[in-house]
Amino acid sequence: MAKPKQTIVSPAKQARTGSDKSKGRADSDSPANVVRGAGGELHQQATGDQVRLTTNNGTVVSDDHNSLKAGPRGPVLLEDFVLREKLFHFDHERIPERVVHARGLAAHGFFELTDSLAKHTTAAILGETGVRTPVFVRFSTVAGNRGSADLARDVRGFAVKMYTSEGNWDIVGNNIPVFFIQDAIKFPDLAHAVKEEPDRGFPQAQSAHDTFWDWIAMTPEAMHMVMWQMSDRTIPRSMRMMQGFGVHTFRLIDAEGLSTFVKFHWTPKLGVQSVVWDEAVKINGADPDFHRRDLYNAIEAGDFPEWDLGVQLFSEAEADAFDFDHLDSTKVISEEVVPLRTIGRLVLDRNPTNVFSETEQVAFCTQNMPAGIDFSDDPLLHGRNFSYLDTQLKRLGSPNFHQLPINAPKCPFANMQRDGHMQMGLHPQRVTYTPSLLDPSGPREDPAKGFRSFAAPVEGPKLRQRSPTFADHYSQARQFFLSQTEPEQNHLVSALIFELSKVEALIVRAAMLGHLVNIDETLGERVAAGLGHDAPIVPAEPAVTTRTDLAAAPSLSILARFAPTLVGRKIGVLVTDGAEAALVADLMAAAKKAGATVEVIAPRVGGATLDDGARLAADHQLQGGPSVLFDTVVLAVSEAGVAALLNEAAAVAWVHDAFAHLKVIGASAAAEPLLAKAGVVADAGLVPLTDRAHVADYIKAAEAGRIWAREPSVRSVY
Ligand code: HDE
Repeated sequence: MAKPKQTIVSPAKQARTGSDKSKGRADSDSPANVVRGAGGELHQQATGDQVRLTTNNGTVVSDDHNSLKAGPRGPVLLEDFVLREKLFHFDHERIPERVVHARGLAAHGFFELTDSLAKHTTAAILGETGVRTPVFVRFSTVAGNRGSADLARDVRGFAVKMYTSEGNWDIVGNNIPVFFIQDAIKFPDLAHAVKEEPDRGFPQAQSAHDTFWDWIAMTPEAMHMVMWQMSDRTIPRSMRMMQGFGVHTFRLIDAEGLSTFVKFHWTPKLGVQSVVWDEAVKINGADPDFHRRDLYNAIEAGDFPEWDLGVQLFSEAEADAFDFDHLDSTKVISEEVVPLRTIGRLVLDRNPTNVFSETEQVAFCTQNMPAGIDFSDDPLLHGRNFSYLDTQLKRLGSPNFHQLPINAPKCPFANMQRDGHMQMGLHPQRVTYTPSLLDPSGPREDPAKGFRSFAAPVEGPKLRQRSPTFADHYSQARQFFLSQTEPEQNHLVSALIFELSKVEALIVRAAMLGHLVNIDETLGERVAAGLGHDAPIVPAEPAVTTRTDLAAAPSLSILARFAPTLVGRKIGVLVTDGAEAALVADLMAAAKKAGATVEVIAPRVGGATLDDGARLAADHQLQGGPSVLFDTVVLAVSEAGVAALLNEAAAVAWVHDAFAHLKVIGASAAAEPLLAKAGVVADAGLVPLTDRAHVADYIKAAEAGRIWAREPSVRSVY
């Protein structure tokens, strides 16, 4: 083998190391400052004007590696305040994780209005175009604990905090436009049902178990949301490829106090994309941090994710004409019914500096709203307005949580609230009340600019009753299913089969099938066939007749609106020693042009020596870089390299999974025996790279996404 001439760093590595990540590395860490203690332990001591390590009291610490003892082997002394303070603080490092949405990832950025809504609202953020308002966005899964895996089948939280010039505005939304329930009083039951079962402590981050489906089977209002939950929406490819929805109807209030109803939508510039279920399961093992790594790396590389903010505006009269109640959060107003008007853009351009201080301590509250925006009467929203404030007090432990830098408004704020745990403010005023003659300059209310609730007329008997206008539980669920493309319908059926196969109580399975046939008869029958459920299905009794005349709405499908692209996508290139350097170089150039990231996988992480003698550095060793981590793959291999890989299970699985996950595969001629061993059959998604000119064909095929036509040959369709 020729001696390596030079090392080529893979483009992915270049992008990541290009940014300034050297912060925290000090010159004083040179070996000269490193001294060995009596027990052989290494100390790094401060030199010159370097910052000194101190206790929280400011006392400089002389030795951070040895507690104070009576003699070198003697008992540790209680007098050692340095040790006690260090342990005390460590013991209290955790705060209660969120009861739902515990696992989150976040980023800073800005919102910029491009189309003014000043006609409809007095809120400056929706009236002044071109102003960049700082934002902090936290994405999350719902059911799993903080340490669970990113690719759980789950709804994703999409919570946006906008630090507007008139106070913080939090749109605490999800990546699905509807919800499971119609009344906040049912939320604790939903959360208890989906979380780990309390008598055994599992399953973690999964809805595929008895208690979840038991509760769902008894909650017909959840059926529409269940359709979305079982669709590919709940296994997103990336947080950057997900829509976000405010879910509830809100109001915009103009200068005259008039109201326009509004729904908020975030639409990703990269398009909406999901993974397939088997891939999700494997990603969870290969990289449980897949989504957070993806967002972090994209932002570090300067590929800032971006979303359009769209609004659906409608009047009270238009709302009255809908064939559903827009105050019911289990219903969607499709874009076919009220079109989206794009009014601005959201860009995420900075990773958190400290995940605990920002991602963990950020406190979203649905009631954080500037004047000019208002709540509708959605009963779910009203319950949330209590719950979020309450939960922040529990988690952050002080009513002053709004003073934490990540939560504090970036506009002036002043009132007479005082004291409390962890008060950070130094309030010099003598007067801490209003009204007052003593202090005429203190903060005062402003009826003109202040928050005004829409003067909606309210009357009626006080009662506990669900509105009869909320009673149609199946029509939109059916419309959603029928709006999906064939592969999407197949996935939804498979997801239900998987989930219900994990339900041990047959009574629950049977009840669920009763709901599914109400949504669509073939849906119920297909799921029953996949479960091997032979008993007759007894349809659930609908509260009102299910509508069968709702037209399919393409806006509800991911694939119906798929636009070919490789922007933001990742190509995994498996290389071996002796691979054709010119092919690899062409591929990398073409990928870059197409907006994709390339990561190199080699049998050894030190890289591979190509046929021109140059060493190509690898991002992953074969076992650490399975093909599930990439959108599309290339085998740039030599004959000798492939011969070695044929006896490597990880290599065969790498290729087999790429094929089974319907990915486009580019393969050099030498890859043939490996393709054959992995069971790859030639189709539109297998692009031979026998000639460098074929690189363009590969890129074009890869831009078109997965090979859905291959699916029936690799997976049962019921
Ligand atoms: Fe939440 N929800 N929720 N939720 N939710 C919380 O607040 C709650 C609902 C959503 O990244 C909690 O700070 C009730 C709908 C997101 O920090 C808690 C009800 C939607 C996040 C809470 C709902 C959401 C939460 C837990 C029924 C989509 C994460 C920790 C009325 C529109 C925010 C916390 C973050 C978090 C209560 C329903 C989205 C307990 C009572 C509908 C994105 O307060």
